[in-house]
Amino acid sequence: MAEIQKTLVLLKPDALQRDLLGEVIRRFELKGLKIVGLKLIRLTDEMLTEHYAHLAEKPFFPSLKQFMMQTPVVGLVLEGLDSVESVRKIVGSTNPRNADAGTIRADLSMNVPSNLIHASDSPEAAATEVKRFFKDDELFAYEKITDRYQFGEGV
Ligand code: IDP
Ligand code: MG
Repeated sequence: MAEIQKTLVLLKPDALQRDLLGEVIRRFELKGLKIVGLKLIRLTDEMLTEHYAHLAEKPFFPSLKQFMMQTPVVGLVLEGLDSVESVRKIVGSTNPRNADAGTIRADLSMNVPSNLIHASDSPEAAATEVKRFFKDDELFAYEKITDRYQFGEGV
C-alpha cells in the first residue's frame, strides 16, 4: 500500500554553479511531487560529517566535504506517494555514467562527487535528514487542487 512520505533533497554546488537548479526542481514538479520545504543552506563541516558519516573512512571524504561547502546548497523537502523511492529513481544511481538514461544524474551530469543531487535513500533516513536540515516551522502543509489526482484515488 503506497503511503504519503516526505523526503529530503539537496541540490549540490555543481547544480547551482551550472544554473541547473530550475531544471532539477522542474523534474520533481513534473512528477507531481509537492514542495513542502525549500531554502538555501550553507553546510558546515560538522553537518557534513554527520550527513555523510557512512563515508567517513573513504579517501574522498575530505574533498567531498570541501565540494559540498563551495556554495550554499538548496534544501528541498518533497512530499508524494512513496516519495523516497520515487525520488531516488528520478535521481538515478550515484555514478552518473552508470545511471539510467532519463534520470537527472544521467541526463545532466557525468562525474562524482558532482552528481547534482543528494536524496534520502530510505524512509528512516528521510525522517532523520528532514529533521537535520529543516525546523518544524520551515515545513508547510497545504492543499493543491491536483492532490486528488496525484495523492488520492483520482476521482
Ligand atoms: P548517493 O548520493 O547516490 O546516495 P552515496 O554512496 O551515499 O551516494 O555517496 C554520497 C555522495 O558522495 C555521492 O552522491 C557523491 O557525490 C559522493 N561520492 C560517492 N562515491 C564517490 C567516489 O568514489 N568519489 C568521489 N565522490 C563520491
Ligand atoms: Mg547516499
